[in-house]
Amino acid sequence: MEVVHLPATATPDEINAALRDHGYAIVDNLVPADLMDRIDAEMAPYVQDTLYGDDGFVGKHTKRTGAMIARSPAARELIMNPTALGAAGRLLEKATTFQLHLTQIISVFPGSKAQPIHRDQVAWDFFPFPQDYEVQCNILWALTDYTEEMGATRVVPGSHLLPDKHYTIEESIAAEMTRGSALFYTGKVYHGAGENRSDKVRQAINITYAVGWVRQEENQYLTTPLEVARTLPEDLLKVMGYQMGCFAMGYVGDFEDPMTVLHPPAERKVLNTDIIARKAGEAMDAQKLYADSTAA
Ligand SMILES: O=C(O)CCC(=O)C(=O)O
Ligand SMILES: [Fe+2]
Repeated sequence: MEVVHLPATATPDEINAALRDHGYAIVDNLVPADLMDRIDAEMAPYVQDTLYGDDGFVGKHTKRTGAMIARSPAARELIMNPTALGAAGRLLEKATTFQLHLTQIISVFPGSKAQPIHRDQVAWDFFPFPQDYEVQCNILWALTDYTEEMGATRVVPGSHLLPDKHYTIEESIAAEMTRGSALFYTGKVYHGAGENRSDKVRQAINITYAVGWVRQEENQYLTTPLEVARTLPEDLLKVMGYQMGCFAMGYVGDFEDPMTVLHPPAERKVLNTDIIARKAGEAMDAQKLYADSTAA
């Protein structure tokens, strides 16, 4: 089976179209090696100190090293990559906003067994999201070259459109890619880390975005200390969740914007709820239309 590759010039719409059709897409050489070098240098001491996983799912020879916003200024650039944000925004367009879900270097060491093939959206307590509702947009950025022998991520193309099922490794393909390339995939597509049969470490930077109304897998508010958060640009803070996740989610204090905790405004302001009235109105209109259509 041919693996879906797009060039670095692919637009967010093209990536989104590939995600809708295949459940995944590799965008080749999307960021320069220099950015990967800087992230690697900033994160290496933390990777060194990270414990191996404690079960077969996270991997007993695999390390997961998070808190990348606090630990790596260069990682902040990757999180704000315009192509990544553009594609995530389109995939998650049914929600009012989207947010950062997790940041993590996944280091698959020699001897790591293949991870069970799974869907990432099960993280929300196995809630059965509707078939046409995408809750997350995942990206695995290749920090090292990524070969099948080294444990390249396995993907079951098209499985995002199919019912829940147990897949074997043989039914999956290896998403081989070069350093700086990015594997985009939806929360519904079946996938898993491959077995590392080589003598090299396979590393990916997992940056995932999710719709604004769900709980984040990595707790961004506790992971990045407030004194660090206060130094970050506003657009990054919003992606981290320092904005309303939808009309009701995430307020602070007396129904105020969460950003006010980091940067108290000269004048306090209660959140504007016009949007609630509008959305509620739309929802009621839709319900009325539905009721009218079924009454006939
Ligand atoms: O490391 C990989 O290739 C995939 C990891 C993964 O799918 C996960 O941890 O959910
Ligand atoms: Fe996964």
